[in-house]
Amino acid sequence: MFKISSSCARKIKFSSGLIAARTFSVSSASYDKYKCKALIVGGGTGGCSIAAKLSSNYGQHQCIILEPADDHYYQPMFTMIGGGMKTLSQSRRSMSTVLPKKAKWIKDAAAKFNPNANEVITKQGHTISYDILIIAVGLQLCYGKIPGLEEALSVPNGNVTSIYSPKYVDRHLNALKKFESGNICFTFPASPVKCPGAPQKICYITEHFLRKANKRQKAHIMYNTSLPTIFGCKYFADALWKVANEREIEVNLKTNLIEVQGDKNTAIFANVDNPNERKSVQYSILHAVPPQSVPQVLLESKDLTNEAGFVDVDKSTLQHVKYPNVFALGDCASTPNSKTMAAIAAQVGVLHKNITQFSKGKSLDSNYDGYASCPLVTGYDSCIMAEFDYDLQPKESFPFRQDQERYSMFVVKRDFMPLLYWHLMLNGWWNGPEPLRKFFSIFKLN
Ligand code: UQ1
Repeated sequence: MFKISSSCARKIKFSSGLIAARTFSVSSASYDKYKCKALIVGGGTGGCSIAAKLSSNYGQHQCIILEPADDHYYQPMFTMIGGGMKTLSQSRRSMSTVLPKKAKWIKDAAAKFNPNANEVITKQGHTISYDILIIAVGLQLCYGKIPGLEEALSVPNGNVTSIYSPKYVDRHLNALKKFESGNICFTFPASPVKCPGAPQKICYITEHFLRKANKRQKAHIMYNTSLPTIFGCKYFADALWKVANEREIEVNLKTNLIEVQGDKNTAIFANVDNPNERKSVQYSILHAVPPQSVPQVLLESKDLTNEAGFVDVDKSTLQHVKYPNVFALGDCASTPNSKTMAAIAAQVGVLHKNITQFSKGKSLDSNYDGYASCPLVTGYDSCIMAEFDYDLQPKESFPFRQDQERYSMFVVKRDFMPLLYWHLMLNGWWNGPEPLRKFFSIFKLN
């Protein structure tokens, strides 16, 4: 918190719209006070998409977006970058170009949520008060939680890789190009993760890369996951077991990466049910997925979060369980869905309707059913388009069985989704494939 001495210079400035900014100067620092109709914390997929909708309803500068990053990434592209099908620059846009023009961007981060006073204090010490708060801060990557992992990832052109971060995503293809023989080991951490399909996608892409390079016989590929199953929804899990078995990928369940000894090319795993039971793997390439958690500011906001730190919202309406003017969406929300971009697309539509109802003093009548989609890319020309809901029941959009590897779904993932994201979703015009599903249900073959 900041202190303002009684002698400090006090200047009141008004910017356009409803935002009144009062600047307090204390020696060289100055602290502003902002007021807005809707404060959106986070300029990732969820924050950007809901801000586009609300700022177009509320008008110029009635919405504030609080986001510290310079760049915005289309993260679903990271697996394809790992396989050399796309480049990092194709996944990146500068933040200023993706945030809606009608919203005011404050390039700063939340330091403290104060929901009882309807305000957020920023890291630079500014105060933003709001009528409605939307929290969309995502998940942070905690590479440091696995001893030795960050050190191994810092070795230039090394054989430890990770497609989860833009900082490391290019390492995987480089390591694949240099591979000669040995174990290639993939991991899935013992924590919630964004895009739970991604750790597997990069494994299948790698397997196909090696076949194309005539090196498949030189590699033993293993997928070591902390989870008790290969995939949550059984319909698609059955298909994935088939892929893994046919491609001779060794799948080890309840197997958690706990240490990397980069100098010895050794990864240590613990049995999730019996952590004292260890096994070490000598790797030629290790693809590590970091443990993930909500950002620190949420871990310190006990009023707003559940025990795991996720913003405690109703899983249907996305409204906070204690503070009715607070909402959350995306990876940081407590909703027990699979954390994917498609899930956010469906949530944005529900959230927008419910916020509109809330602003009118009406009851919230739009419900999110847990829809998530995960385009499980299984190589350089195939994809299983998984779609399911809270009950882990398949919710297929297309008029054919989607538990099969298809080239058409690969093209949807590689070519259509990025366009849909940049041009429709970020402008608030894509709420998931529900209309498509309704249309195709007319032609359903099964
Ligand atoms: C989707 O809506 C979405 O959000 C933009 C994605 O993120 C990139 C997806 O990957 C998918 C698959 C969907 C769902 C859309 C269809 C057509 C199944």
